[in-house]
Amino acid sequence: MAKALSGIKPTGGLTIGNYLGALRHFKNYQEDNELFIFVADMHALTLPIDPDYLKKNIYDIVALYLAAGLDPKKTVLFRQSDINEVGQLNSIIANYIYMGELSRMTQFKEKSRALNNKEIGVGLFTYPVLMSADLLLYDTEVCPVGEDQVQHVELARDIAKRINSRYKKKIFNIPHAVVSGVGKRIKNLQDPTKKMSKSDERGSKGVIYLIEDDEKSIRKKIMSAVTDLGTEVKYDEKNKPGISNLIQIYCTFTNKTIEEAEKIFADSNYGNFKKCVADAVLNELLPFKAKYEEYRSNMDYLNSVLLDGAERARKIAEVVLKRVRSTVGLI
Ligand code: AQP
Repeated sequence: MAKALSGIKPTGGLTIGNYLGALRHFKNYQEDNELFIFVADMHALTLPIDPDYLKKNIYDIVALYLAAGLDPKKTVLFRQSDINEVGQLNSIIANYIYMGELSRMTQFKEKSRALNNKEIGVGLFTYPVLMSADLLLYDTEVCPVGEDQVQHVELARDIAKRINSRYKKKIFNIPHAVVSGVGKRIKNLQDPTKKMSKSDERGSKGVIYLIEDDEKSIRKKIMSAVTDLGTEVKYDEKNKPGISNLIQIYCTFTNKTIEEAEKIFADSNYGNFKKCVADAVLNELLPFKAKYEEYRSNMDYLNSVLLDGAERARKIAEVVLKRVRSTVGLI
């Protein structure tokens, strides 16, 4: 039984990118692994965010986790900031990570570029250190993520190996990322060269939001997705990024391969294909949204899930932190 861990930042309404790249896969780890799933609320502070919006988003994510089939009796479902140990581990391991390594992180480069390289908080730069602390604090072996997070998990691996080797003993497990095949990087519907992100401009036409978008708006966004020259429904990321993105979305929701989808739509025009993509998305999302609404309206239950999860997470965190403190000489 492996220890698996993943989390999502409550930075905004979750998108179908978050759903297909991460959320939808979590429950597959629940039966055969010891699964830890958290709300990464401290990570949400790396860019400015309204406090009330952040609080709301935290509960939204817990309800989404439950709607996605996570059973809090099996999965340790918790909020990152409830576990003080993560802050201490973050401070310790920061000394074993180099500035050059953090400067090379693609997400840091993209997000700081978006800020025109001005007023970049140190937290944005050190985000991968805290993410490494999240992974190492719970002895994680497996981390299910979308493709954009693989670089950060690899950094956590390097740090774990570096620290183990420095002290010549196994202090940390070496985590590894598991990325799903299709759905690993869903692109923005209006700019299919760019990842779909929840912190894109709010209400963006290129982003499908799990909660905020209703059936009508999901259909509209898919029908007006940017497509490419030509008429063929064919997967070709370089020359047909728009159609390829829609094929990815279709295949992930219907569990079909790209070849199967290409065959089904061999004689189809773009309009008919898009209608089928919208049907596939809604077929799964409508019942999912209904479940979400039910959980979201029960605040007492959401709070009790977080309380219980924090207690269980803390038990492991205390043991691991003690091991680290003793190894580095902090006793
Ligand atoms: N477009 C995407 N396609 C596939 N997977 C995706 N993920 C995010 N976007 C896509 C996966 O969702 C999980 C949660 O991500 P996160 O909240 O920790 O941060 P992120 O990766 O930075 O996601 P966003 O939506 O782009 O958030 P913001 O805009 O706040 O930075 C991860 O497993 C991620 O890979």
